[in-house]
Amino acid sequence: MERERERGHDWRATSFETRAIHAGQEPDPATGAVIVPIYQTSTFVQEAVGVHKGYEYARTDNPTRSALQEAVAALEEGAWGLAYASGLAATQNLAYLLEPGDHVLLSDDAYGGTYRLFAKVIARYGITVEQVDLSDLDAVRAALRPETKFVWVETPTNPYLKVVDIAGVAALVQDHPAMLVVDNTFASPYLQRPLTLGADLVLHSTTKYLGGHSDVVGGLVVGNDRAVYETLKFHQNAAGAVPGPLDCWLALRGIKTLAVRMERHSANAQAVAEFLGEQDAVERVYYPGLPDHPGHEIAARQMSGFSGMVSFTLRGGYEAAAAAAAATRVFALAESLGGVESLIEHPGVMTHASVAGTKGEVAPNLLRLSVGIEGIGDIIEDLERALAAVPVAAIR
Ligand code: P1T
Repeated sequence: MERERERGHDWRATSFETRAIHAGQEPDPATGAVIVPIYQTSTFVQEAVGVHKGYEYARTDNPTRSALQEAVAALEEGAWGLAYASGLAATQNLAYLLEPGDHVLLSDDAYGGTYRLFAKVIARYGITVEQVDLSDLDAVRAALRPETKFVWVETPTNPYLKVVDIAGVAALVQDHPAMLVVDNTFASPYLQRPLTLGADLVLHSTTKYLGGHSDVVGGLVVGNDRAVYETLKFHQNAAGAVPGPLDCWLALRGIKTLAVRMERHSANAQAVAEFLGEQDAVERVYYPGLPDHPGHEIAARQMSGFSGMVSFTLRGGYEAAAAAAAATRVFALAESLGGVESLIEHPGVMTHASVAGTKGEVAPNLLRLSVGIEGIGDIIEDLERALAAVPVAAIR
């Protein structure tokens, strides 16, 4: 912010694409380097005690991290951003806003690691965590309690791609002490900006679309409330789950191309969803871009595209899904998502193994695709190969 103001250029007044490339990323004032340098240093010199250029020790702040925070805050249209060592480190930091006795409403469909952190770690400190279908506003209304502190939304959800009406939930939370936190990882700020729809905080796993190249793990929180920032910043510095400068730099480089990548991810995923819908081996396709998806209209209203994640169930149960997942060549069988390369995974035994036996349990025949930006012909051909590998006996 300081550098922007000094130069008098308000990047926030520019388009998303321009902000992705320039916000927080002015040429380096010391050298003129066009790209923000990787400030690979743990500490910063002081001219006299307390006299310095704004940086003291790199757990507290690092200029490469500052640039990333400013860039993502500008993209999410928030006042501030805080970067973390992972998406879950960001979630853990937000949990420092909770007190014993507080209640958290968590989407019944959410990343398995988020559920695990809330239910198996945070809940140990006297916090009640309840899984609710947040795409059902009546269910949200009924579940809100005076002690509810967070309504924790993912939309689209992981892995069933349910769509939550952010403005609808925000209206319910408005007259309530709870904060609305939206995990915007699946949509990215290019397609959806929850703060403009009434959310209090936005969270990202920058490991995914923001980084965009499957080469970095990171997290980020964006918000507007200064007091919340001060509390989080204090706990971030006190607990220390901060990202290193190289990781921040990789995320920043990814963000520059976010807009063009998301267009291609969305177009390829739409084609994949339509293709899968026509296949006999496929039982059901989950993609908000399909007109018969229950959340299609809300998604069309609150998103400017439907993103690159597609889930589907296969006839033939676990065996069919395992056979298909093992047969792809373009799609790598791997956890994670949001990179330029296509990934396939089996949520029940991979990303969502920790929700087994809970309300969020996923079907054994569910597969999840992170549709990359390769040629769509190659992607479809690979899915044909995967479906051909499903044993006929399994389908019957
Ligand atoms: O992996 P990490 O950077 O800590 O982010 C956690 C996280 C948070 N929110 C959502 C919606 C996520 O999908 C994730 C991580 N998800 C996977 C690794 C996955 O394959 O679904």
